[in-house]
Amino acid sequence: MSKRALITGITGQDGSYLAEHLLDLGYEVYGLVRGQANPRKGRLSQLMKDLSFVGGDMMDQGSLVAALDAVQPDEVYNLAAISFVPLSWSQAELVSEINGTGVLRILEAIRIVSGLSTSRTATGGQIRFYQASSSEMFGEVAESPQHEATPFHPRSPYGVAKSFGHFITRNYRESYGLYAVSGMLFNHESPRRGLEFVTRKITCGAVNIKLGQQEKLLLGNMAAQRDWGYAGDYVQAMHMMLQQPEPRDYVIGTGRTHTVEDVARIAFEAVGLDWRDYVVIDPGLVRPAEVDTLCANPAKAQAELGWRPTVSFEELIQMMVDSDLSHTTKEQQYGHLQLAAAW
Ligand code: NAP
Ligand code: F7E
Repeated sequence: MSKRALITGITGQDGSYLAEHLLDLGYEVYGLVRGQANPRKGRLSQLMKDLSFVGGDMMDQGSLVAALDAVQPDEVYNLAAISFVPLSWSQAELVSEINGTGVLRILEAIRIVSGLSTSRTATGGQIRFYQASSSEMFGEVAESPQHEATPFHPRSPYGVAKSFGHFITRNYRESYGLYAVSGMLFNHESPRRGLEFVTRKITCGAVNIKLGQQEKLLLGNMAAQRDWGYAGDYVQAMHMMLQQPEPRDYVIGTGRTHTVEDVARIAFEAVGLDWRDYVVIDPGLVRPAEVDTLCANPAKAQAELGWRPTVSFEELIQMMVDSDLSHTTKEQQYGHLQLAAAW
């Protein structure tokens, strides 16, 4: 019999790649969708005919219990979050609720539908749980590269909320014997990346400038360093983590770091332009507290999961530019951006 997976955050970048991957593996896939007319649901169901949906919101405990009860999944992938770090300063309470307390809510829903008591040592239940933790938890890094035991020093309300989600996942594993793991994932991108994130903002900006539809590109801290990989590779690691004999947390990244300036140089070169002629620094885009540098040590994932990235940084930026470029007329470009924003 095929396994059944429930994915929260199905309409996001990672949700779409993970759903495709699990469908390819023969899973029955359900996506949790919030709101009464979520605009991104229609686009997804057009792309993946076999996908099913269930209503629910990370802010609503009852809806999560009902969703789990209805779907009866073997595996739950909790990808739902407000994932844009700057929003976590302007809407700190909401981000803490969704990205932090939301994790507790879905773990509670799993505990409840699995019939696990809080009053005695429980033995686990059948549902396996994946939490989308983040390299933002390392923040002001204590050492480099970062591995599973590197101490946390989050620099944003987003990173603080993700740290809560990480520790509450571990606590439910230790308290109730749940098969619950965290993937500590470093930045991963794709042509489906939201336009607000720096890689896609740059690839789209370079293409728009090349096409004469934009004059300048405003950016913030171009010295920031990140370990960027391809989202399609990273969702495979999520699935691998839930197939292990023991539940363990893993760092997922490439082990290579680049600057925002490197992204700009490669993206503009790909369309035959020099980034220095078009990029303008906007101090308003610099964050209240920055994460200056991140670099993963994925040795544990390589050794225990056999996971390895397949797309280099240069190939990733080229892939994103090619995708943005493939929509050449103004109308197509506009339509493409609408679709991209609707992912
Ligand atoms: P994304 O594209 O921003 O997608 C976020 C998803 O969360 C969307 O499907 C959104 O649904 C959903 N969501 C937001 N608030 C919700 C709520 N209250 N209830 C239910 N769903 C809600 O993010 P992503 O890049 O795919 O990342 C997936 C997960 O990995 C996130 O948890 C992110 O924090 C984490 N992460 C990402 C990276 C990365 O580099 N991409 C790295 C480390 C960790 P709507 O359509 O309803 O808005
Ligand atoms: O910023 C700098 C910015 O917004 C990367 C999320 O998926 O990965 C992502 O978080 C860097 C930062 O991603 C602009 O200051 C410069 O240093 O693309 P980003 P992020 O904040 O690293 C982690 C792992 C997650 O978990 C998150 O969910 O780029 N930067 N100029 C800029 N960033 C943006 N967005 N826009 C700029 O104009």
